[in-house]
Amino acid sequence: MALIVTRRASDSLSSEITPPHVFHNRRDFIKTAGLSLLAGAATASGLFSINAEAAVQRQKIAGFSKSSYGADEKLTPYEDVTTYNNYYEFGTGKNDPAHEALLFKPTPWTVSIEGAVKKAKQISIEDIFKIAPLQERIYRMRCVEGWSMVIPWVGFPLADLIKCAEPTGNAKYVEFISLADERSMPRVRVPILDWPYTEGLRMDEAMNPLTIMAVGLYGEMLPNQNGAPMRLVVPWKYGFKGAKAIVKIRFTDKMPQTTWMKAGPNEYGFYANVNPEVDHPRWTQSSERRIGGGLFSPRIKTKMFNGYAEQVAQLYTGMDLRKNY
Ligand SMILES: Nc1nc2c(c(=O)[nH]1)N[C@H]1C(S)=C(S)[C@@H](COP(=O)(O)O)O[C@H]1N2
Ligand SMILES: [Mo]
Repeated sequence: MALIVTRRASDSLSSEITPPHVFHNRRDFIKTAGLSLLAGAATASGLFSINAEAAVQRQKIAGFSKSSYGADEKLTPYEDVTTYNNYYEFGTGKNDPAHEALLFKPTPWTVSIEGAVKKAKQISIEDIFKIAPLQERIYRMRCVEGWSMVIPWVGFPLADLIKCAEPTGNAKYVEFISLADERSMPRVRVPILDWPYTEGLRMDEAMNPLTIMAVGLYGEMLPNQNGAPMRLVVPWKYGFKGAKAIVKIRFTDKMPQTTWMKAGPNEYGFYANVNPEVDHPRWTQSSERRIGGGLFSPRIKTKMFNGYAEQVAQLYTGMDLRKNY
């Protein structure tokens, strides 16, 4: 199947400058075009590219506060943030999710809050948007594979969501469970991981003000490939902690098993704190490659807790971080 890339994700196609009625018509039209494109049909509609489809899906978030926090960082370009992804439900290649998640529908969406809480409930994504004022958070993100990005997330503190669930004294850990839908996520049919993708945090980590639920990036609704409609972001931990497309949040008294712990217990621990002193069994963690810096940009030194030690080191006092990797 040949994909004809006729346009970049250009502003001329974005929803902000197109009147809404035109936007919706064109969106439906391009949706259809996108479908036939994916089906491999060689029609005139095939002229619409995957990128054009992606461009019409871009939607501004109104009413979030800009933060000065992290504002001195050089941002990773939007193009890299949205085309170099890890999201195995949509393929293991870095470029796969941008293409394979294109027609994924992040609405309607409901998140189930359950376990050791007084207020177990199902919350719609619309109500989740109202939990707390949305803020921009510019965070350095470090993947366990040795690359990093700086991403301007839009989200709210996870602590705010936790408070409205009223956890009981038995809530020592929080488990985050991603959607695993065979129909809309093609690779869930393949046992590359133990689906659904599951992650977890200790309660105090979850309540830390740095921990957020992201619903957007670059001032726009979260693109599908980045975990729409809502994903976890924990900037002092390796990227795999940040479960995407979350459908369930469960409070427990026992440390949850995570997908990556099951996949490789010697390689991926529960804590997954960024730590340049503890190498992955198969490669160093002492340095990283910043995505979008160009082919010849030098590797940079990885910092303890990804540079957020001042805010989070106290969570781990007295713990052996070599054992608790
Ligand atoms: N559901 C789900 N969440 C996931 C993953 C995944 O494969 N499935 N990959 C993780 C990994 S390894 C990383 S590095 C980050 C990447 O997030 P990004 O693509 O938005 O940069 O998502 C994490 N969350
Ligand atoms: Mo990762």
